[in-house]
Amino acid sequence: MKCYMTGNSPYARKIRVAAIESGLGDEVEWVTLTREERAELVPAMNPLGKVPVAVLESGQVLLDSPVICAYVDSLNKGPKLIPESGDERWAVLTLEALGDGLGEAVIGVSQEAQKPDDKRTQGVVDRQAGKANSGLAALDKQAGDFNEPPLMGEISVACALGYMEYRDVVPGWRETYPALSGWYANILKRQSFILSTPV
Ligand SMILES: N[C@@H](CCC(=O)N[C@@H](CS)C(=O)NCC(=O)O)C(=O)O
Repeated sequence: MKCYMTGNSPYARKIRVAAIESGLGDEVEWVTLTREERAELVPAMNPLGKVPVAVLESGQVLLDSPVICAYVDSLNKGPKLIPESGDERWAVLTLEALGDGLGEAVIGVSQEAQKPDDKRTQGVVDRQAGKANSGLAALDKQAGDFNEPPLMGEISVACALGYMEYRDVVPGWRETYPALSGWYANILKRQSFILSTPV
């Protein structure tokens, strides 16, 4: 499988971490694109023009990150990152969606904040920052119950936090959300996170 990504995408990082955690890191050919290459090459695979996109040996295209992560998990013969059935499955997928949504809010703030003053809409920044903070508050309450070793939900949350910190979107979050930040400091020690640190 070929996986197209950009160097610092939290969604692509989910797939890298999931593959490494599943012992499948070497099964995936990672293709890192610049923004310009993404704009040029990706629309032919994903009409939304977004990465990550995966292309299987058969030529079948998979998007987006939850689907590609589920595909990687389906290849894994060992313990699954997404439980196959029951309440636990839906809890893991829901936490994955919350992590993905946090990533979306963080990207929203970051993109708007990078615009020049006369092009920036403060209402957009405030709305997305509000979503990021309410997501962080909910995750801070749940952090004590997170799975160890991490499953797909925790991986998604940690990738969103990594991007949030990389862009410094919520300054001081480690002090404001101590349970979440304590958990995050530990997950970062895993080889899968070390190998996929944004550059
Ligand atoms: N829901 C998608 C989100 C993917 C996404 O937002 N990708 C960003 C990079 S982090 C992107 O390619 N943005 C380019 C664009 O929106 O044109 C997923 O989970 O894969």
